[in-house]
Amino acid sequence: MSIWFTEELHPYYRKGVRIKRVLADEQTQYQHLQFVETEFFGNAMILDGIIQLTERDNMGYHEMIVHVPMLAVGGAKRVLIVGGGDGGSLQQVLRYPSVEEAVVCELDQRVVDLSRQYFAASFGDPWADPRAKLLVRDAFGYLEENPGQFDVIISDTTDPIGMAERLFSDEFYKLMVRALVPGGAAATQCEQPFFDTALIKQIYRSAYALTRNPAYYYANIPTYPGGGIGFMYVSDTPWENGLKTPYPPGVNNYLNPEIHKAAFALPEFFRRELYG
Ligand code: SPD
Repeated sequence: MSIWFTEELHPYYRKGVRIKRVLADEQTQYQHLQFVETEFFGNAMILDGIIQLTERDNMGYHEMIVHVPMLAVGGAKRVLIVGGGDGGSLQQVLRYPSVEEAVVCELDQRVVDLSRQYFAASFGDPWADPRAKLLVRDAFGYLEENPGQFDVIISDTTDPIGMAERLFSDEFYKLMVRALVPGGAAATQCEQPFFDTALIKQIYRSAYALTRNPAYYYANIPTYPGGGIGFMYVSDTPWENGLKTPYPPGVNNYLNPEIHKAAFALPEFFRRELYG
């Protein structure tokens, strides 16, 4: 028997993965949380019907959202992850010996608990690292209370629907940039050029008004709509500075110097929209 999970983030586009079994299925205080074992992609986490990550293809997302700002800044000591309760970004951040504290501001404790269980084979247990600090709370208030505190901020969020919509607002970008140290860098989950052109353009305008060297970059992730997702790099420090920085200890499975450069090359229709 085959069971297909079909995702419809956009009303005009669907994608599906075949699953072997459902591992967990619950309504948390905030969302519908599911873990499934897929046939090809390993275990996957689904929130409100949208695939957030799978064991097999999450590396493109987590390595790119974390290492691009971390390498650009170099020697980051304090890092904030907004969302990211699955632990994938945290695992990458903790590869840097320079990191003294990695704060994860995640709203839903159940995302953390079940990810620890179902992604242990892929992520180990980054939460056991004494440098990791979990705050189960909304990131807005935390950013407001912590100006000028972080070398790097990673906004590792769901899509801009419901509660998460605020995390794509001008207000959020202002607070995020205010929470950076001078020369610090942020990278944010910034959706798909084909489907979300207007939103990305609006976010780029916010980032450009706040910092000198924002830029959009992209990674291939087959289980996301359109086969990939983009990120907004937000900083006064040029992302190119990261091309000269050595990688942290541990193995990269997606990022290499060619990918790092190529990720910032955009298709012409989209380059024109954003920078034209
Ligand atoms: N359309 C899916 C976007 C998912 C972004 N969140 C991924 C979370 C991985 N830590």
